Amino acid sequence: MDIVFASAQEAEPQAWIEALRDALPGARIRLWGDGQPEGHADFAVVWAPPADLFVREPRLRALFNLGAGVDALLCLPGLPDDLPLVRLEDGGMAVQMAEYTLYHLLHESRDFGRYERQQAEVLWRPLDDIDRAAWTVGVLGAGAMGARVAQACAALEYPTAVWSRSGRSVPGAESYGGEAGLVAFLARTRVLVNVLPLTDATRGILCRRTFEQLRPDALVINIARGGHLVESDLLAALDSGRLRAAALDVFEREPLPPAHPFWSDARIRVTPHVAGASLMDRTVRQIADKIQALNRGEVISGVVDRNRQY
Ligand code: OXD
Repeated sequence: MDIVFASAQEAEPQAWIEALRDALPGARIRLWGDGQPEGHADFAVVWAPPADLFVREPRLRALFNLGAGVDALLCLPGLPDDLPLVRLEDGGMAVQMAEYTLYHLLHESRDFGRYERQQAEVLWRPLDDIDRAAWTVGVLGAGAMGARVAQACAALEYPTAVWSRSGRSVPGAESYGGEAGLVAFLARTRVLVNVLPLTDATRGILCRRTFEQLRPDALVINIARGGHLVESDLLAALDSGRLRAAALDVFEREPLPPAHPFWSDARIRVTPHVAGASLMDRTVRQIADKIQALNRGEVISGVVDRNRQY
C-alpha cells in the first residue's frame, strides 16, 4: 500500500510521516515532492494539496483531508468525480472549539474586559451580577463540532440552541432546522457561533440580514470559514451598535493582510485560524483506521457527499 502526504502548510511534515508509518506498519508512506517514484499512491493525506496532485497520482482510491472543512478540496482542479473525499471527524477539534467559544462568551457575559480596564485604573468596583437568561447562545451547525460547542455552553447554564439544515437535535440544546427554523433561531440568539461547513448554501450567511435578526447587543463568533462572513456587513453592524463585538478565527484571505481593518478594531478579536487544530495523534489514528477499514472492503464514515458539499 502506497500513501502520499501532501500539506503545504505543515511546518513539520516529517513528524506526520513518522506517525503514519507507526500507525500503518508495512505501508509505503512518502512526502509529496521528495523525489521518490510517483504515480503509485493508493491514498493521499492532504491539507491544501498541490494543483497537479491528480495528474501525478492518478491511481488514488481515496483522499483524506487533514481538517473537517473540505470546501478548498472541492475546488481543486482535476478532482476526479468519483474519488471519495474523507473529512476529518473531530480529530480533537471539537473540544478546542468549545474552549474558544467559552472564552469569548465568558469575556463578554462576565464583562472581563471592563475589569481589565478597571485594574489598569486601580479601581475596585464590582459590576452587576450576570443575567444568564440574557446571554442566549445560538450555534449554527449541529454536527460533532456544533454539538460539542453547544453542550459546553449549556453546561454553564447559558440558554443554548443549535440550528442545522436538517434540524438535528443535540441533547441539552433547543434544536431548530430549515429556513423557517432559522428565523426563530436568530430571533432568540444573542451570541451567534458559526461552525457550519462552507457550501454554496452557507456562503455569506453571516450578513446584514442575519445580524438584524439577532437579539440586540449581539456577539458573533466565527470559527468555520471566512467565506461565511460578509466583512463589510460586520463592520456596519458594529458601527450601528447592532453587534457589540466579534471574535474571528477565519478569514476570506489568510493570513489576514496586515492593512486589514479588523486588526486594529477594538471590537474585533482576531486569531490566526487556531480555534480547532487537528491533533496529530488523534488525526493519524482516525485516518489509519479508515484506511485499514477500506482495505478490508468496509464502509467508512466521513465520506463527503458531493451534492451537499460536506
Ligand atoms: C478544518 C480547519 O477544516 O481547521 O478542520 O479549518
